[in-house]
Amino acid sequence: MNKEKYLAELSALPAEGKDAVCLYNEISALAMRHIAPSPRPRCSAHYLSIEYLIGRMFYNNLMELGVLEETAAVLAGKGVDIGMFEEIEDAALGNGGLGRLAACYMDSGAATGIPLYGYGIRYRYGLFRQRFEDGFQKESPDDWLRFGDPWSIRREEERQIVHFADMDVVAVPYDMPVFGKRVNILRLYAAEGSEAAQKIGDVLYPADDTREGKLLRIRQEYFLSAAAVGDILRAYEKRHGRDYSHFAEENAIQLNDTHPAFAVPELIRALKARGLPHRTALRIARQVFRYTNHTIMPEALECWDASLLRRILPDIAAILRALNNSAAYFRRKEGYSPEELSASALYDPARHSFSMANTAVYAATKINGVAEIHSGIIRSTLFGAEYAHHPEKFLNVTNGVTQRRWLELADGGLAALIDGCIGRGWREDFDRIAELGAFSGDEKTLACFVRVKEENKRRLFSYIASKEGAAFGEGRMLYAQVKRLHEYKRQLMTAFALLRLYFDLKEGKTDIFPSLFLFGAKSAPSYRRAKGIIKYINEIVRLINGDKETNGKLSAVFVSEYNVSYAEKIVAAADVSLQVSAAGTEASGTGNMKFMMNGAVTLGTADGANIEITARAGEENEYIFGARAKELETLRRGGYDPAAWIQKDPAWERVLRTLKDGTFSDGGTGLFAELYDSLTVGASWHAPDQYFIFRDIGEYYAAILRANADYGDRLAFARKQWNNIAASAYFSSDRAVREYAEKIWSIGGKNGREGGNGA
Ligand code: 26V
Repeated sequence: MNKEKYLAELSALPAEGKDAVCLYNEISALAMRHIAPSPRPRCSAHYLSIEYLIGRMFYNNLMELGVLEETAAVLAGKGVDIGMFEEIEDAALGNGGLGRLAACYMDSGAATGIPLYGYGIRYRYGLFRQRFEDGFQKESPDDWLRFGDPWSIRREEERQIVHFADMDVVAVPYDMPVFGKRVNILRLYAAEGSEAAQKIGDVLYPADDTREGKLLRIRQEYFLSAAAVGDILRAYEKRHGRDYSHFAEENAIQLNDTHPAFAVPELIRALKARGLPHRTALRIARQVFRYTNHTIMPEALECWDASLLRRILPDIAAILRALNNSAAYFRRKEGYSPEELSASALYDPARHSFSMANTAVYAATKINGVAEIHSGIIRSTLFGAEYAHHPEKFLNVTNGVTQRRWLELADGGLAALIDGCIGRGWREDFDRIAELGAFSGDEKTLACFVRVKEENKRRLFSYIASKEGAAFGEGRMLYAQVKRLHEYKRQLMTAFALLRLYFDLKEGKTDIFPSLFLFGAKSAPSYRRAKGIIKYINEIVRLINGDKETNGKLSAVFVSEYNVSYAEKIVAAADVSLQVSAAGTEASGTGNMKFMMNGAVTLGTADGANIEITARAGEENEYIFGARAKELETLRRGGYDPAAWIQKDPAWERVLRTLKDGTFSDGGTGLFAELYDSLTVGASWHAPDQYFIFRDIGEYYAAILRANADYGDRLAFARKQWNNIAASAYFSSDRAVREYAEKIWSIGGKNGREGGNGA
């Protein structure tokens, strides 16, 4: 970008009498006028994702363009505080880890100079907005476009028509530039046309528990897949016309989980429609796709009903059937056993449905999980058959997060401290962060770090006071558990431990350094149990905060409307990052990495990326507890009796009882009783306490107290925290994206050289 010109025009911009929204739009538009996308090199990678959890663009984009500080200064000269744009936007076109990962990878692709093009849906409404009413989650639509969208450009001329048997939908691309060494593009398609057509682009993850809901999900997924494939083909044809012999060598398509897996049959369909024989189309498709799995939760493994699919996408259904048959034919020749054939089949005749994961696995040249443990698990379970015959297709790429948004932007105080120690180079080369190790013995630096943390806490607490109306005193140790609400993540276990801590304090059985427990989470609107957990935690929070006797020691808060901007403030302020999923269930986690980069220790289980975090930071700098995945596997196969574990310590009996003894009210919904039953008797679809809360809770509680005792020596604790920052190099998404480029996409070298052609 031409900085001087931008700043000159900014200086000339009249600010008087304009409100925040107006200025926000004008400044953003001004910046956009001074940038241009980098030319597309011959080879590029395409990232297809149903979610992009982008967060606020304004500050991040100005920062990436290198004009954030100057912009703030120019605005200050006009009497405008750049902080005034804080409440304007927060694009939540995603709901959790998978979507935020996609946003981090887009950032890192641009930063490292890799030609990475994102494709997604421009939802009319983002992830619902959350508020609490009497402790219950209530949802309302997130009208994220209400203030305008100055960071996107509508590309009318590149629109396409996506055909369904019963309707045509217009796919109009909106391009969001992603700034770095290159300017890449995130292309989001709006669904336009008839009322039914527009509905496709309404919301992310419409409830799919009805036939109508399922149809809508299929339409969304196909809409994204078809628009992306059409666009990639069109760009290719501009260079090569109808000669498709270079298509696979020049294009890599990454399926971010299975939501865009219809791209596989769609590419085959599109190539056949252009005159290629089925054989050739299939061969090309099997060279172009790569697939990342992000979860092994059965409910997220998509299987689409064949009759539904035939109704709205008959050609696609027919191609999937043909793919299933040819997969079986070739696999039989390769010696797959009958069990392996059925486990890896694309079509399940018993359920009359297509497995999107098996479709992706069959098509993909490379299949990866998102942390070592998770990549191991998918090799031995979900995709065991394919792994047995094609081990070369499988690899791991551990997730990463961008240090620019999650450290530089989220934690300006810490960034400045780091700059003072090792210079500014870590922004582009995060390996340099390891140089902080040399300062871990320096008490002056550690004292500065502690001051930064305390300042971040003050900032967070004042934000919480304004948002939630709850005030907290200074000088508290801050434990944070923020993530989607799901039983496997075990927020309920934290709630139990917190309640136990309260009881023990009350009865003088324990004493602690003053602490604040912070929760943040949204529950899927139709996920009853998760909503019950939210209500239960809110009840506990009310009890604890209302008790004057223990208040000086213990308080808690459940922040509402947890989103990317909230997360930026929380990761900067936290002392302890709670990552307590049942071992073997959390594929990776990325929040754990954000906390680590900001100097929180991990208090968690040996799960997901926690394992790699601990391996790098050293066990002495984390608090790892609980059963390992192997042990839980054994318990799962037989012989786990939560009651027996509870009996070991009657305090847990008392805590558990609060779900049904009237200590707390669930407003007559029956939610608490249902939670109680899920832990004690189970349900038709699962054993009691399926995520082993009572196996781990004793050790969890001990770890919480141990960390708390250690915190008493603030400098010693700060050293642990500092060592975490210094060990976080590996968790930069720059590293992760380079690994994708080298090992999966085969574009660009270590520095993405082939793609880098300057912004
Ligand atoms: C599935 C469903 C199904 C029902 C409707 C709502 C919904 C929303 C999302 C999903 C799939 C979630 C997949 C996901 O986000 N996985 C997370 O991916 C992160 C990035 O790799 C990883 O760090 C987390 O461990 C993993 O849970």
